[in-house]
Amino acid sequence: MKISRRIFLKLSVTSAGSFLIARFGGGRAYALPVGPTLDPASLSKFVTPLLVPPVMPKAAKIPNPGGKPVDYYEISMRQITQQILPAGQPATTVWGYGAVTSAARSGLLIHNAPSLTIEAGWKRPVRVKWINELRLDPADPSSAFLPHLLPVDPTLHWANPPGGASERDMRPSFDSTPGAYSGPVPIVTHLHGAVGVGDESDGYAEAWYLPVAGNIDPDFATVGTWYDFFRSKAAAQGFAAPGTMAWEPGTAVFQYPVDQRAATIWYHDHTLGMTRLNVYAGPAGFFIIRGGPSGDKAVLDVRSGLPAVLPGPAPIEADAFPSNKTYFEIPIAIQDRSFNADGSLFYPDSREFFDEIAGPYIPDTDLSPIWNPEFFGDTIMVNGNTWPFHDVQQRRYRFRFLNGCNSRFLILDFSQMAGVEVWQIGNEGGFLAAPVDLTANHGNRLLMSPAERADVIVDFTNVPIGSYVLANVGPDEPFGGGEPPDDFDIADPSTTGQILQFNVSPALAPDPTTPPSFLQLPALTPLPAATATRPLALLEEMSHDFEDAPAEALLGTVSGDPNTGAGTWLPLAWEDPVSENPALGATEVWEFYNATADAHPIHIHEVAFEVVDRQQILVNETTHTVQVDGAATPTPPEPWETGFKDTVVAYPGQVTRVRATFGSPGQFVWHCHIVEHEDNEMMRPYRIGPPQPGEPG
Ligand SMILES: [Cu+2]
Repeated sequence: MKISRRIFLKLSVTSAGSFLIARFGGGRAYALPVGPTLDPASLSKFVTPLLVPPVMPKAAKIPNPGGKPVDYYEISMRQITQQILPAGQPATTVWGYGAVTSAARSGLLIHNAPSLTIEAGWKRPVRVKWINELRLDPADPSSAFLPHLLPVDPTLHWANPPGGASERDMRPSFDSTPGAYSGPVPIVTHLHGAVGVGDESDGYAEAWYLPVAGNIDPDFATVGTWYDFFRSKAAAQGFAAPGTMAWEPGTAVFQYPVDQRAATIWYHDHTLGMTRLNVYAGPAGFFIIRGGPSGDKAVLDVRSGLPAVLPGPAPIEADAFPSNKTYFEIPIAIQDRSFNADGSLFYPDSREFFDEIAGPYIPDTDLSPIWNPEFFGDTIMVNGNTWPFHDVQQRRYRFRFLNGCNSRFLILDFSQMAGVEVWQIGNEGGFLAAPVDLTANHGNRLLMSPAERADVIVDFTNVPIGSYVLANVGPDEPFGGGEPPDDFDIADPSTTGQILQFNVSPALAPDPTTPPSFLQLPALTPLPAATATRPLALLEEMSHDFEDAPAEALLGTVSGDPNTGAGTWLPLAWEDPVSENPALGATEVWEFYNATADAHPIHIHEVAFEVVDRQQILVNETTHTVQVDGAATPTPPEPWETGFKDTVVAYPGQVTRVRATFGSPGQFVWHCHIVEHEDNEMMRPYRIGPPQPGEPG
């Protein structure tokens, strides 16, 4: 039997236990860790229709001298009850974004998790007033704040509102192991994949804000360290709600230029040390950029040289809800979750859940009491319902997939659908160089790390009438690369190995769309040559008090040039000064040397990058060095990694190289998108250009 990393961890805990007894002279509590109380096997599957997210209503169009008008939205985050589990099961309390104002009378003022899709047009800026309404009565600013739905670990380097102005955004110190934080919840929204955004609008992790509520402790910080600086910066550019001069309490108003390539991007919370919880609680949604020189109309049919026909329509703002239209272009967010028998979301409230280490924790050891190094839900939620079905016709569909899981890599597997043809045409940064025939060349499979997107045409034309399950053959544990079943066990085929069911019926009309093999995707403009190469390290810090127990994940720099000799890695924490500081307009290659055992999806804010290549490295854990294996030839990006991306899989034992042009100044972040890692030090600030006058710090 192969020993998986997770099982390995569990096995090794025994020795950690005896080690601890020796060190602390006392026994460990061997209480069983509390897990989810709803058995996923007890849930009916494929009884709930797939929700096609409707389109977010605009609050206004703001004149924009010299450009297209600004699409303006007012979107709040609220606590809501949603029927995520099948009918007959209890409803689930979650958080969701939703519009609170609509210019059109028919606008959908509903909150949902995931939320409505923001439809954006190329070079039509989008401004959003993001409102924190996590209080008892969203309409009443004097009502009480709502505490978090999930256990917040206060021992991380996190937003820490109780620290007040002097100790917010810090890792607090404790005399004894604290319980979960139960105060008001900070939020800040990031538009993942937005390129060229001002830093004031990027959702910086220290630019969070609490809701306005009647019972906030006056000693608490109500905003993060960077909020006021960004508020002034936004005000200077007029980024405020119409009729106001600046962000009002409990809100931030961000503006996105939307002058990047047409692409599938998404918005979600990004608060320091809390992203895993804030996103797991529900707040996320699609943001689709259409038009421009890299939009759908620039896709040609090679047979005629004329514009191709892609599957559509997608929802538009004017559509009724529930809709009476049939959509052939659908965004599909896949997220793993666990539930309790009362319908509530389950998320671990103790480190013990991960590897049975029941303490002692911080401050007596270096392990946080609640944080888990990774989390894998035992059910699959698709667009906000567990295991939905979707009725499709024998024709082509366009699905914009998002892996919205916290830690789980997905390998979507279409092979149960005889006769299907699956083509990937886009990724995070828009269209690929050329359509990729996943069916013919890649075993009908599609690998997606957390936060990656895939724009896919699925052709059901030759699939016999019947019902088919889209499978997941990724692992139920951290992904280290390789292929199932040789390199890892596939997800539980009765639960997390299933995504959704397609019920195939005859086409109601001829399919007007262009076969994917005839699509000529818009030309890609390569980035300029890089003027600098930055060797960077992906690291895992093991506990010094327990054996084989990850304490945190880290990023860092590498001294010297590992391409020519051994380079020494230097782990850096969130609090360390900026070490990645490209000049404004510079093009650089960033090299991610992965010295850990797992693959990490690395996301750089603000830019769309090209994947250059990957190469085997030699990792020396004794000397803390990495070195490129000169005998190994670099491997080019996968066909589905061509074009531009914002998240890339960095495999263990490899360097992954990406190239980006840093075209907009300011303070941003780069991080691992396993959000448990991101929340516990696997995120670093970076700055484009010089420090800004008046910036915090
Ligand atoms: Cu990671």
